[in-house]
Amino acid sequence: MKIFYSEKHSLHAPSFEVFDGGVRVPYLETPERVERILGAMRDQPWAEISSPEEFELAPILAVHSAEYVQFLQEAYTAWLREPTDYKKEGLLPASFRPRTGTHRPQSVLGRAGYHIMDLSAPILAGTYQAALASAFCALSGARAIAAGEPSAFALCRPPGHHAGRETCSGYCYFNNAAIAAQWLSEKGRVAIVDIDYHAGNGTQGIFYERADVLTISIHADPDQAYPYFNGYADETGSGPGAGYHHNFPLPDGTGDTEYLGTMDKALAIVKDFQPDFVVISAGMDLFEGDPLGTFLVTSRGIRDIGARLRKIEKPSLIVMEGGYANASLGANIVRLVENFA
Ligand code: OKP
Ligand code: ZN
Repeated sequence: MKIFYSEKHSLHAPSFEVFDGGVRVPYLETPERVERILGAMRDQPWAEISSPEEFELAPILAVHSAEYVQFLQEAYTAWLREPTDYKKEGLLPASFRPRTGTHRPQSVLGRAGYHIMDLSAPILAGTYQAALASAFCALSGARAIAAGEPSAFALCRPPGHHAGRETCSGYCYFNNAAIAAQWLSEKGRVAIVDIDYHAGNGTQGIFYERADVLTISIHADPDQAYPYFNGYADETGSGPGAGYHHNFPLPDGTGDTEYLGTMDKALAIVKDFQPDFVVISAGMDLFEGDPLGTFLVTSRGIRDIGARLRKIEKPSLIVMEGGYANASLGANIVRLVENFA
């Protein structure tokens, strides 16, 4: 199986994030995560690892606004020029766009407050390059399955499923899975299945009014967990997209049996949709040992999830999202992906 990985991910390595209560903690979404996954993939006889191909910006601009892409590209340099009496790391606003705010400020901090939605998505010197390479991994995988490969794995970092049309949050900048799905949607019908522990709110929003891209997310109840404001069961798409989005919120303590039962419901919807391509947002934070998760899905459960997804029997692109139990991360994603090899 073709695996797309870029060493440019390491250009994005924030030192800290801010947790609830304002506590500053080491950034959890680390370069080590993908290095561990890469190490585990290298041990697999079926793994064919390569660098992503280069693409124009057009497939990214088909998902994200030009203003947002330009902001990610130039914000750090603009931030460096701001006079501050402290040493700068990344650009991270302390003031966010209120619901009533419709103006787009020109200043770098105004723009940061407009596009950055939380305290986990700072923009550093290498953030844009890393996010771009991550999106190119997803696009390379999309191109591979469109060219006839039965499956491909995009080892994306930073992850993408929380990124909206013009917002970054939850460690995500470009929505890699959405960019790949949008690119594939010009060739056929696409179903996105998001198994990350956190609701795929960015992906949901991007395709919410579309009937040609089915989106499904299985995740922690957003009433209790990040991203809090989307991912509820009653959000099912709107306009032409009505009926083409499905959320499956699950309670704390969800184990293999309950998860796989929900997966079967989700897969029945995918089957009815008759997609030409499947994009899987593969967060591994559903794992029982994850520091950000509360599910009790085991490594064996993850293998069974992969087996179920494989049974859709459509060209499938697996896109890396979250997963923070670093010691188990490589083994877990291998268990999911090897079903397709
Ligand atoms: C990204 B992905 C915990 C705060 C966590 C960000 C979570 C982002 C998850 N107190 N905030 O979906 O794995
Ligand atoms: Zn997650």
